[in-house]
Amino acid sequence: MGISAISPALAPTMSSDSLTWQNTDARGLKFAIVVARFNSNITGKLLEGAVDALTKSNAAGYTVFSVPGAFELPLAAKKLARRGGYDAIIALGAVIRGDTPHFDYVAGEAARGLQDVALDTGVPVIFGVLTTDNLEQAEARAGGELGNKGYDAAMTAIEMARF
Ligand code: INI
Repeated sequence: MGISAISPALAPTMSSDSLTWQNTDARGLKFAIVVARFNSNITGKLLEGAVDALTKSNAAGYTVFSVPGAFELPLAAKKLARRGGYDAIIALGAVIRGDTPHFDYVAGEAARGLQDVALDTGVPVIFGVLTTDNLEQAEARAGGELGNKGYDAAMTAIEMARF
């Protein structure tokens, strides 16, 4: 099947690695960004990427909130989703396996909790949480050679806000 056989609705408009985005115009949309302070050298870069994406996409606005660690992201996202006024919530964090024996709990609960909030409230909640084996892998995905997953998360938020 050639590219011409793909319906316009399925054709990618922008891509990063294997993620592609449609509806990249954020005009009129407002976002909440919740960022974990744990591993702030990494999460600060994710935040920069997310802000870059929202700015370039002409978002109407965004507000940044911070929480101690990735484990706290779901509750913060739930409060913000219930508060209203946001078209999508972007959750940013970095869980690094080498840092903790409870990596699986923190990473797993952050993922499950964020998805639960999205499904319970209907507000898109985007999983911009790096889960890596070591710091080098995290750096590569936070503005390094593998891009910026914060940027990717914000682009995904725009598409899901318009879904
Ligand atoms: N929080 C993170 O965001 N990343 C981590 O790598 C991490 N480690 O390594 O433990 C981490 N722990 C803190 C956790 O998110 C909670 O803030 C803490 O358990 C209090 O609830």
